[in-house]
Amino acid sequence: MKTQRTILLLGESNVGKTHYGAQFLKRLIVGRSSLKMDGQATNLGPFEDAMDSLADGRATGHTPSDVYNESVWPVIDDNGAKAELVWPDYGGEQIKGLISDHRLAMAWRERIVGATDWLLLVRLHTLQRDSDIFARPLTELGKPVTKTIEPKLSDQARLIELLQMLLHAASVDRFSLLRQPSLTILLSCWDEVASGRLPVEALRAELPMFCDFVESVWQKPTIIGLSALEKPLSQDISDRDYANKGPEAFGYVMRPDGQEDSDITWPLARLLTQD
Ligand SMILES: Nc1nc2c(ncn2[C@@H]2O[C@H](COP(=O)(O)OP(=O)(O)OP(=O)(O)O)[C@@H](O)[C@H]2O)c(=O)[nH]1
Ligand SMILES: [Mg+2]
Repeated sequence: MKTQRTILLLGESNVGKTHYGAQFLKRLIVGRSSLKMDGQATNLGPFEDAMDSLADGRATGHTPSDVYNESVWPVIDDNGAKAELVWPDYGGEQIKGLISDHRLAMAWRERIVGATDWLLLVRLHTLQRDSDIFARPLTELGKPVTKTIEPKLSDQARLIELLQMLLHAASVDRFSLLRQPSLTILLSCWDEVASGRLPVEALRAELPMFCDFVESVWQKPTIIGLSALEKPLSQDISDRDYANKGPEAFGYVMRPDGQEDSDITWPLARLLTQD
C-alpha cells in the first residue's frame, strides 16, 4: 500500500536543508540506501544545482529568502513499503521571520496542517547557550548595570516558540502526549559536534530547556545526528576525494542508540515502518 508522507522540513538559515535534500535525492537515485526511488520524481529543480556542485566536490550557496519549492519523490523500502515524500527547499529566513513576526502566512499554515511528519534541523555548533550569571566576569558582580541590554529570545526559547506556533496552527490535542505529527530532530552538521555523546545527550547538554519541552509534548520524539556531507566543503575549491568517489560515498547519521550509519535516508525510512 502506498502512503503519503508529507514532510514538514523545518530549519532556520544555514542549518543544511539544501545539502541534506541533495544528498538524500542522490542516494535515492543511486539506490544504495534503505529507501530507493520508485517511479518518476517531480520537480528536481531545487536540488539540481546542489547535486551538480557536490558531484564536483563543492558546496552550494544559500537559498534566496523568498524561494519555496517542493519536490515529490516516490520511494520504496526494502520490505516493499511505498511512500511519496514531499520534500521542500526554501530560504531559512522564512522560519526566522515566522517566529519574529508571530504571523503564519496561509501557505505555511496549510503545510503545517497537511504534514504527517515534522523534521526539525538544528545545527548545534551555530547556536548559543543561554547566558547566565557565569557568563559575566566576577568583577562585575554587584555593580549597577550601566548599559541597557535589548531583551532577546535565546536560541532555545526561539526554537520552543517555533514549535508552539506550529502546534497551535496544527490544532493538535495537547491533553495527551503527541504521536501525530511525529517529531524528528536532526542535529545537522554532526561532524562539527564530534563529542562521543549520543544525539539526545548533546541536545540536552546544549539546549536543556528545549529538550525538556520536546519531551513534555511528544510521546516519542526522535533525536538523530546527521552529517549529510561528512566534512566541510568550500563553494570555490573542489574536494578531489568527493569528485572522485562521488558525493554518495559521503555522509552518515548517528542513530539515537549511537550506531553510525552511512544510510542518510534512515531517518525517513524508519517512519515508513512505524504504521
Ligand atoms: N561540516 C558540514 N557542513 C555542512 C553539512 N551540511 C551542510 N553543511 C554546510 O552548511 C552550510 C549551510 O548548508 P545549506 O544546506 O545551504 O543550509 P540551508 O539550511 O539550506 O540554508 P538556507 O538556504 O540559507 O536556508 C553550507 O556552507 C554547507 O556547506 C555537513 O553535514 N557538515
Ligand atoms: Mg538552502
